[in-house]
Amino acid sequence: MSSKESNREQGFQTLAVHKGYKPDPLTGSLALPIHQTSTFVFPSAETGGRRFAGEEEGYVYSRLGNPTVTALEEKIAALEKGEKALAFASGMAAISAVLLGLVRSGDHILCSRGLYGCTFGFLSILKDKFNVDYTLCDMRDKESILREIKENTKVIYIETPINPTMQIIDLALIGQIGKEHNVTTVVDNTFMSPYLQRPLEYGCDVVVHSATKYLGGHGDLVAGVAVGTKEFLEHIQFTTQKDIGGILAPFDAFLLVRGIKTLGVRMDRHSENAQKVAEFLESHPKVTNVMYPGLKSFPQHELAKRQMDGFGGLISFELKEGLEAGLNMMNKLELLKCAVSLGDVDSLIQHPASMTHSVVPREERIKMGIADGLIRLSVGIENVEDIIYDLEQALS
Ligand code: 3LM
Repeated sequence: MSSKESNREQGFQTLAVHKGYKPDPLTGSLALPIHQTSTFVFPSAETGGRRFAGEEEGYVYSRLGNPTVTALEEKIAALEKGEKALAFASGMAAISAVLLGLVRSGDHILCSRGLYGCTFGFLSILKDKFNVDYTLCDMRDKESILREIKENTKVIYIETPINPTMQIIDLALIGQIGKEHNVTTVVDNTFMSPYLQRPLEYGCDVVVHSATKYLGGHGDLVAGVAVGTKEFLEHIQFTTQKDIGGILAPFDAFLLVRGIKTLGVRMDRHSENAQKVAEFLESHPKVTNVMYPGLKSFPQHELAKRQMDGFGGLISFELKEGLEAGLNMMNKLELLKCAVSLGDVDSLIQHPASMTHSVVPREERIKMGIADGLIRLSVGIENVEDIIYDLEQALS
């Protein structure tokens, strides 16, 4: 590659395909090799000592780094426009390692009012066992965020769009408040993927993902990632990742690299399909309260257009006749599968109150906007007429 070419900034899909791995010069293998090894042989005893001391580059042991996983991390860092990424065994492993790396006993975390159920569960553990407090805050207006920042607030933690209500938070505002108040801002970007939204570009500090979802895309793995500055991610790598040990296995890193190669293509199709499905649901007489950022009726449609490059594949809605009617409809679906998780090529439908958000006490769940009858649909990449046909027959 000429130096001119290497300085040129490549587009998202080019990075998604190529970044992190060049065909192995020894074998010519086009696909990323799976380094299925727990440990790495040192050329000499002195080399081993220097690697442990951090005086020499090189792999040591797969909990501390593995070449297949490194290739994945470089790809994700490039796509999220971060300096460094780390891969974890699950989204929750990434989220817990990042939060534990940021707080100590007596600190406070300010969160969006609306979080994935197990993230809420982890905050409850921090509060009950480790004296780290949290507040859930409606972050749609600046004043209410500023009101909730305390002297001991160390982290602002948000999802946008929020799972499953699709409420959106202004990333530029969060980035700015974080800088002004010296608070680290962490954004769960699972619902968008870096193809549709890059929170670091808005001044936020750390991005986390359940890579199980759009990044993997095929419903065949569980993984997580965290992205941010080299300094912060190295801190996590050598503390809460190394010593708790929630690392990603090489085979899952390989699957994730394979999945990410088609991320942009899949996200375009997810967004295109979901827009049509949301319009169909909105026009259906039995359906109410359709929440999809791409709908003109969506209360934060303008903000969504400003900070997202597309509206993604998630829709939440209710049936006018309520919970029982909703569950009946889910049971009548044939093509769409009743399952938690999201972002797969397959369309998946679930009931947050009894499934993904069942750990959140009802009173808090209602405040988050998750009504008893709310249904969440993750629109896949099937032919959209077939998705709509299935919904139509189940609704009738
Ligand atoms: C779900 N969500 O169906 P893992 N952040 C967000 C998420 O949606 C999730 C995680 C983190 C779902 C999983 S529920 C038992 C199934 C916004 C997961 C956690 O640890 O990779 O599952 O990510 O909404």
